[in-house]
Amino acid sequence: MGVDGLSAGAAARRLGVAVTTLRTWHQRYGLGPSRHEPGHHRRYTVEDMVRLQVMQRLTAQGVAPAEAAAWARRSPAPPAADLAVPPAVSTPATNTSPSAADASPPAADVDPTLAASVAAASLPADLPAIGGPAGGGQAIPLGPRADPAARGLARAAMRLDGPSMRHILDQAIAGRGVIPTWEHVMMPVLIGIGERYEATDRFVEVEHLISRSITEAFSAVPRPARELAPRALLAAADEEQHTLPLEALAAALAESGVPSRLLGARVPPRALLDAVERTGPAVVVLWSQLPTTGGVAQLQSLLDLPHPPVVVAAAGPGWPTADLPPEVTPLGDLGGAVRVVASACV
Ligand code: B12
Repeated sequence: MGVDGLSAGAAARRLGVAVTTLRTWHQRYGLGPSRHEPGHHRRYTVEDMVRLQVMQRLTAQGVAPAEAAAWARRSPAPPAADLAVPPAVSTPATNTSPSAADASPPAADVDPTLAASVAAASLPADLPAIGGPAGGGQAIPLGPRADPAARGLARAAMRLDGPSMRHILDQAIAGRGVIPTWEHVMMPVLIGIGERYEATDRFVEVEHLISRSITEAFSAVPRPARELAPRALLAAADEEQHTLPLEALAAALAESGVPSRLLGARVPPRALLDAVERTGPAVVVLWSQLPTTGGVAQLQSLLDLPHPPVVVAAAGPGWPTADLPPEVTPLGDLGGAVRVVASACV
């Protein structure tokens, strides 16, 4: 990385991790900056950056940090040609102080030279299986048999590392599909975060960022052709802010070629009725997460419309299951919901 290399701040930005994470990786796992000019802060070279990217990728995939570091230290150095300084990385010759380098804008993305080097240092085929609980006071509790991708997601969530969360989620959705990703990767982490929140009254920022990442990943699932009119209306109940399960449903339906109209959070009863009257859906799914939002009158007023939807479905743990009107279809899980909605839409 030329004469100067990257400061810790610039390296952290380049990787999309916190500077404190880099310090930890340096102090605990020996993955520090190797260029040292007397009288200056140490600088991260291209080789250092390649190691760090391997470290980042493996930890994001759920590999324990110590083990990831061992692999990172073994990763091959990039070819000599790759050691040339890409313009976006070099610090201005006139001002080489660490603070000035830190203030320079981050490159748009990982530079291609670095990306190529990291791609070459791909995951070793004999990488041992990942196991054991996610330990540590800052960890999100996951069961001992948690999916490795869920572990990686939990770690990335606690680091507030949005790009890694998206990477894990996109890979999982592409490789396994929406329903398994929701049930085995996203749900355990969400439930774990909920438990942490309940126990500590903290980590709301983690909850928000992971929610955002999940929303983005679901939105990226390709939708059916625009010409297909949606016959399913999905909405959260009045004052209900939890929407991720509905977003999962919209994405899973899309994956099966079924378009839907997702109104989102906190839909007032009047707005719901208006939307139903204007779009005439065959099926309405109303989500309630909290008992305070599960007022049965919202469902009843849909049934009382002059032209009610063929299926009015109540989804989520907020509904009083024993008191639902008999015409309402209760939905218990994502797979079942996809089946009910898809068959109502044919
Ligand atoms: C993400 C999240 C948020 C985000 C939501 C973002 C979004 N876009 O959705 C935000 C930050 C907005 C939020 C806000 C709040 N939240 Co919140 N939140 C969560 C969290 C972590 C995940 C929610 C979720 O998506 N759950 C869905 C899955 C993961 O869980 P589940 O519903 O239990 O799943 C069951 C069924 O629903 C079913 N299922 C799962 N998926 C699907 C899909 C379909 C289609 C179907 C049919 C069924 C189904 O399978 C499961 C087994 O039965 C939960 C933790 C948790 N355990 O759910 C807390 C949680 C729901 N929140 C909680 C609380 C208290 C709040 C707030 C009141 C906090 C506050 N003080 O402001 C507010 C509520 C505001 C409001 N009026 O709605 C509590 C609720 C406790 C309770 N039972 O009353 C929880 C449980 C956290 C906790 N343990 O304390 N929250």
